[in-house]
This record gives sequence, structure tokens and C-alpha cells, in this order.
Amino acid sequence: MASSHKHNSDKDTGSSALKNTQAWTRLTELHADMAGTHMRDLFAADPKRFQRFTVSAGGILYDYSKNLIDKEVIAALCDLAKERGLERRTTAMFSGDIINTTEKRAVLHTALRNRSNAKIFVDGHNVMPDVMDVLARMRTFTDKVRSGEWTGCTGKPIRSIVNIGIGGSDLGPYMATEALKPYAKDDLDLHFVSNVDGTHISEALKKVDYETCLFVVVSKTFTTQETLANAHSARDWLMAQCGGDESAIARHFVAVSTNAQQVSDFGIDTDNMFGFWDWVGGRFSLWSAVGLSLALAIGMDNFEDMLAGAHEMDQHFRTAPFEKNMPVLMGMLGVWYRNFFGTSSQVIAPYDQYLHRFPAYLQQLEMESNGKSVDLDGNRVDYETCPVIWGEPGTNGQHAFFQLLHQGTQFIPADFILPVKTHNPVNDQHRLLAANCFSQTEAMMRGKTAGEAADELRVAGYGEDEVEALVPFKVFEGNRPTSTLLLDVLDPKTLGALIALYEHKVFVQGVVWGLNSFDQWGVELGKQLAKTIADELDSGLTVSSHDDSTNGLMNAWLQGQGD
Ligand code: G6Q
Repeated sequence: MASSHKHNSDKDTGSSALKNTQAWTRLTELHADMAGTHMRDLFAADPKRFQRFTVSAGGILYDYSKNLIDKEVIAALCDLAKERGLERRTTAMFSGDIINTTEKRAVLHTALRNRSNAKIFVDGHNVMPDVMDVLARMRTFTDKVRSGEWTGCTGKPIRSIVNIGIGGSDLGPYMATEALKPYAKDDLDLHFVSNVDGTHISEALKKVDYETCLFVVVSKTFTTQETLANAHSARDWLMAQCGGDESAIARHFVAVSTNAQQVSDFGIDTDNMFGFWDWVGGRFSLWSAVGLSLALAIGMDNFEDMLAGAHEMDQHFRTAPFEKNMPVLMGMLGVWYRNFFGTSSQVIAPYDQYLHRFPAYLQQLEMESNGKSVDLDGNRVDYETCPVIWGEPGTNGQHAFFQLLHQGTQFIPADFILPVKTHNPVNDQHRLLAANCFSQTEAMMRGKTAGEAADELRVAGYGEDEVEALVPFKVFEGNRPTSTLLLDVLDPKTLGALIALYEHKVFVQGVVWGLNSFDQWGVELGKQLAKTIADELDSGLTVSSHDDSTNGLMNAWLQGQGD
């Protein structure tokens, strides 16, 4: 609730602290210079540009040389991060300070993957023994299921896992399970059910056998409508299959939650519950027991390798100087384009089919974290914050939206992600994949001049009239920024580092924009609204309490139910 003094404060026209920094002024000047520069010329002027603008950590080489930057821009961007207190805020996050101020919580997903002996305190309590205890329980449980020791109600080993959760309790585990398929147990099928649309659970249930199926119900709060609806439907289905034997629930349902009471009210034995803590945000929870389905698929050794990769990136983020710090550079480049060039979106193009859910995962991570317009003091900001994040795996995207990236009226920065080694060396296909990735970023940087386009047309046999007519369509301005992340190989460790890289990028941007990146009141609003309307749709009565459009739609829907 906004208090009146905030409306009257001069900060109300925007949290001008950001725009009042010296670095902001410097960047405004640098932007004016850079706006008239072509990257082709930057490359021509500096033969060491690749070496200068690449950094490696956690099995990832980050090439950001194909961006509209030079040494001065990078220095000024790092200065901006410093002026906004990034170092202090990073220490505060890693130390368990209450940086999620609206929910009065620490933000400690980094503790979940802390592989050092360092203690981490929340309210004077060292959380590391609790973290290790849950990891040990996950190991015991996953070993039992994977070895066949854990059996269903008729004594058969588990062959299918159905993860029921939504948002942070789905996107991370689903994305990582897809990404790490080469490490998964062959004879264990994984299914992820999130949507409240009954189609999602129905289609999953068609593929599993009740005797060999394990439902993993994942919900931090255990009150989320979609997850509870799907979990109830799964339980009803199990009961129908096994003749109503309630003792089957203990063999076929486990829960991951912070809410033991709700878990037990649902009917799941809390012995079969894996806990986590309120200092783990939903979209940062993959590293906790929320990753249980993933751990069942790939085993705890691989799961802990993923934690180790993330920890390596955490260490890099905490210790590398800003000019050599991958998450800082990535975050600040995003600020450069969003706030100085006015770009409104950012593309993610993984050149790896296993990463096909990565753009969707990042949509939540970035847009739920920094899709905000009020700063930490509750004042409306007077600058842009999170861009729209979108993307698809390459090469598919090339045959769809890349046209707009090459020749559209706006420029959209893009991250390209490519593993050096493939898990599937089929003929020469990995070489073709890499060639596509490299040639796209080169083309976006270089473009094609009218002269080059005309020469190509002449070589292809076109007459001069046709050349003249076609050239405008064949020109590519280029100068479109891309960054490339080369992964050694998409293994658990590198995936952990990659995810942690983006988490910290989001944190860096949140600090610069002065946001609380760790609450999500927009998501909470959706949870409330749907409940009210669901009750009204249940009553079956004509609805008149909303605006004319909503009344009309609800009444048309209600009428359709009776047909
Ligand atoms: C994530 C969000 C949100 C949340 C889901 C599921 O940061 O808070 O996506 O993860 O709404 O919530 P539960 O895990 O409580 O069911």
C-alpha cells in the first residue's frame, strides 16, 4: 500500500539516484558516440578485440566482443555497478541479510550449493547442517527409487515419475531434466505436469501405470491452486486404480514443501516430505529438494555436480573484478542496451536441443525478478527495467523470427549458447550446428552493404536493372549485438554454472535498477483473482459483479456448460 508521503516526495517522479550517478552521465556521453559507430569498424580498429572482450569461468567462455562497446564503455558500466553498491549488495545477499525487504526474507539459494565449509547464518542460525541433511535424505531416497528398492503398492519398482508443480516448482526442474537427458536413468520416465488445464494431468496419466508410478508434488506453500488441483486428480486416479486402498498413497506420493501441515492435510506422510526454507525463492529453488525429480532422473552424484558448477560461478561472481566478472558484464550489457539504446527485448538462442526449455526458464527468472516499476523505497522508477525475454533453440529460430533480428526496424540483443562437444555426434551435424551459430552472429555484426549485395547479385547473373531493384531488400545493416556462450560440454557442472550465471546477471540488474528482485506480487495477484472467479463460476448464477466484458465472457462460458 503506497503511503501518501511517498506520493509527495520528490523521489516520486522516479528514483533519480540512478540517473544522478556520475557513471550514468558518462554513459550518456559514450552512448552518443557509440550510436554512430559500426561494430565492423570496432573490429577493424582492434585486432585483439576477442581476447579483450572474452572471459571464462565454470566451463563457459563468454564472448561479448560483438557488442556496441569499447574499453571506456565497459569501464563506465562497471563504475555504474560500483556506484549502485553492487559489491555491498552482493555481500549482503551471500551473508543472509534480509534483502527481500517486502517479504522480510534472506535470499540464500547460494547456500543450497555452498560446497565449501563456510557457515551461513540466518537469524543467528547456521543453515548449512539443514541443507546437508536434506541433501542426504534426497540421496537415500533417490538411491532407493533408482535401485528398485523402493516399490509401489503391489511390490513393483518405480518406472515413472510425475512431477506436479508450477512456476518455480516446475520450470527449473523441467528445464534441467531436459538439459541433462544424457545423464538420466534410461528406464525411468519423467513427466512434468503444471497447467491447471485438466488436459495436462490427463495426458500424463495416460502414459503411466499406477503400480510403477511416483508422484512428486512440489509446492513451497502447498496452497497453489493448480498444483493442489492436479495432485488431487492424481490421488483420485490412484485410488480408482488400486480400489481405494489409502495405504498406497505412502508408496506413490512424496512432497517437496515448506508447509508440513498442508502436506499432511493432503494425506502425504511427512516422512515422505522433503523440506526447504522461506529464504529460497521459488524461481531460485532448483538447487533445493525442488530438484528432487531431476535428482531421481540423473542421480545424486550428478545433481551434486550441478551444485558444484553453480558454486564455482558463485565464487567467480564474488571474487572476480567487475571488468572480468561474467555475471557483472552480462548484467551491465543488458543495462547498456535497455537504458541507453532503449531496446525492449532480449533474445536467448541456445544452439543445443537439450536446452529447449532454457528460454522459458529464463523468462520467469528475469521477468518475475525484475519486471517491476517501483524501487526499494516504494517509489516509481523513471527509467526502464527488465526487457522482454524470449527465444527458441537455434537453428529452428533461424527459420522463424531471425528475419526480424536481421532486418527489422529495432535491434534486439541476443545471447547465443553453444556447447563445444556434443553428446550426439551424428555424422557432421554438430559441425553444421556450430557453423550456423557462428555465421549468424557474424552476419548480425557485419551486415551486408549495398555494394556487397550488388556484387552477389551480379555474380548470380542478374542484370543491372534487377540489381538496382533488389539491392534495398538485400542490404543488412548489421551492427546488431550478440554475445556467445561457448560451453565445454552440456554436463551437470556446466549447466549449474550457466544457470547461476543468469541468476547473478538478474541480481546485478536488480541492484542497478534499485529493485527487490525477490518478490512477485504480480504472481500473487493472479492467485487471488482466479480464486474469486472460480467460486462465482461454481455458483452457476448469472454474473453481474464485474465489468461488462468479464460478465459477458463468464456468462457465455456458463451458458456453454449447460449445452
Ligand atoms: C517463483 C514464484 C512462483 C511460484 C509458483 C509456485 O518465484 O513465486 O512461480 O514458484 O507460484 O508456488 P508454490 O511452489 O508455492 O506452489
